[in-house]
Formats: sequence, C-alpha cells, structure tokens
Amino acid sequence: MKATAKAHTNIALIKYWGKRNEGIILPTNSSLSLTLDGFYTTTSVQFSEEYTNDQFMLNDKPVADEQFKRVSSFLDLIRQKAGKSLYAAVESTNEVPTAAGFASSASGFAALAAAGTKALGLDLSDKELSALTRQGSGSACRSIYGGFAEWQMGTEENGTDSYAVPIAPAEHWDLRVAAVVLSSTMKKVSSRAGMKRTVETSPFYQGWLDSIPADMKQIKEGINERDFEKVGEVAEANCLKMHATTLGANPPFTYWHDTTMTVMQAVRDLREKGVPAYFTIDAGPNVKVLYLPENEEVIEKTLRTIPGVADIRLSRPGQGVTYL
Ligand code: 2P0
Repeated sequence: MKATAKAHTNIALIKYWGKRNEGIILPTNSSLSLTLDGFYTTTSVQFSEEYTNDQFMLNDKPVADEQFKRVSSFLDLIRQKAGKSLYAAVESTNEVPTAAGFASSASGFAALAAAGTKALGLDLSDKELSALTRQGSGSACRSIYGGFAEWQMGTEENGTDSYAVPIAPAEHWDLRVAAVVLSSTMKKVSSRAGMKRTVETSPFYQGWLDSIPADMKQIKEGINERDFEKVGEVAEANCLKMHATTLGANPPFTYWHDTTMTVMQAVRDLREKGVPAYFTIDAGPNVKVLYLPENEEVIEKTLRTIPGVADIRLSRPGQGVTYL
C-alpha cells in the first residue's frame, strides 16, 4: 500500500482564471499549458492500518497547518474512491523553488493524486486521474500530461467532464521557458482569492471569458504548426487580459511590480531587435519568457542584466506523471 510518483509543474499559456464551483474546483474557462522539466515534486504515499492519523512531510519537515488540511482532505477523496478508510503517511520533495514564481501546488497535487491512487490499488484512466487531481488544485490537473495539455472546463455540475487532455507531447516541440526571478517578491493576494474577487467584482471579467474560445483556437493551431509567433502572441495577449481583469476588481489589485514591467519591456525590445520572445505572468510578479533554443544565449544574457532580476531559471518541455 505504498507508491511513489513524480510530477512536473506547468506554465499556463491560456490561463485558468475563475471558478464556477469552488468546492470541487470547476473553472469558468478552459485553459492550456506546457509542462516543464525543470520543476517537479516527488511524493510517496503509504497507507497503513497502523496509522492513527494522516502525516505529511514536505522536504523532510512535518507540515501541520492549512497545507496539511488540504493534503488530508485530498486523501479523503482518494479513500472515498477506493472505499477504504486507512490513514496515510505522505512524504514530498519539492524541486519547485517558490521564488521562481511557479505554483508548487500543480506538481504537488499531481504527484499526490498519482501516488495516492496507486498506493490504494486504484487503476484510473488519465482523464479520471486528472479530474481527481483537479479537486486538489485546478492547475494541477494539467500536470498529469507531458508537453501541451488542455484543461477542458466541462459542462457537468458533478465535474466528471472537467479534466485535462493531451494536446501534444514534450517531443513535439522544444519550446523553452525562462523563469525570471525578481529580487523582491510579494504575493499579497493568493491566486485562489484573486480569481474569486475578480469573478465576483470585475466588470472586465465577462470580456475575459468571451475572449477564450478564439485564443484557444489560435494557440492550438500554433502548437500544431510549431508557429512560435502565433503561440507567443496569443499567450502574451491572454496573460495581459487575465491581469487586466484584476485592475477592474473591487478592491482593485495587480500582481505586477515595477521590475515585472521592466522585464515585459525588455522582452518587447528583444522582439524589436529581431529576437523572437514573448512573456507570460501568473498570479505573482515574476515573468516567464517563451523562446526557442537557438535564442537561449541572448535571452538569458539580456534578462540577467536587468536591474532587480535575481536569477534566471531555464526549462524545457517536461514529461507527465511517472511512477518510481
Ligand atoms: C493557471 N493560475 O492557469 C493560472 C494562471 C494562476 C494564474 O492556476 O484554487 O493554484 O488551487 O485551483 O491552480 C493558480 O491557481 O488555484 C493558477 P486553485 P491554482 O496556471
């Protein structure tokens, strides 16, 4: 009754931004991401009749707060599915530097779902595993797959058709991502709280939703054709639209820092000089830059010289969940 799984984080090119059901995490729009090889979580789950409660160790330290509650509630979903009531010991190692601005919840819940279901002998399809993972953290449902994956929002109110599907494997296209780590970070509004406030109060929110189908169509064509400009343009525009909704929220907020905008401008300047590069930004101040392998050197060098930039972390397309 023990299993170990590894899952990578992902970067959304079409963002998930809003829920229609907070309890079982159903989104208001479909999203699409690229799984990254550089950042991952490895998780072991062991169920045992000898345990009298759940335990969660993260990077060799016991966790007992809200994070623990989220993990334990997620184990409840797995127990329910398997018809078992055993407690579990969970050990996770995160290779996702929080400073890099990647949500470790994506790789974390994907690895937990995979290891937990395997440990209890459940044999789930990828779609079933993705739909389960979604209930831990929305973006995590895309990390079941390597390469490009689409989280289809679904229409069922019980969530059975809200899961991710593979769009193209990692080998399809060596699209790279530079995570630009800023020296001063802040995250005053969590992504969970931020998307909720935006859905409830931003007059721009409907515009965001209306724009998704066209963005989705364009990015899928771009991925299929390996058309970097097409993919970059739509990803950058989609990110800007998501962030625009936060300015219309009440109270208004933004995830951007001054350095965030400096990096965005540096990316636009690179394009002016003929170096194809596009940015995307999640629910934090750090910027991720999309580029192709032949431009890696100039991209890294340019980004490193920007004042306020602490580090650059380069990543390639990564694989989906694996069992160790
Ligand atoms: C995404 N983000 O698509 C978007 C873009 C942030 C901006 O998914 O509440 O941690 O656990 O479902 O998945 C971050 O939100 O939120 C996120 P929950 P999650 O990657």
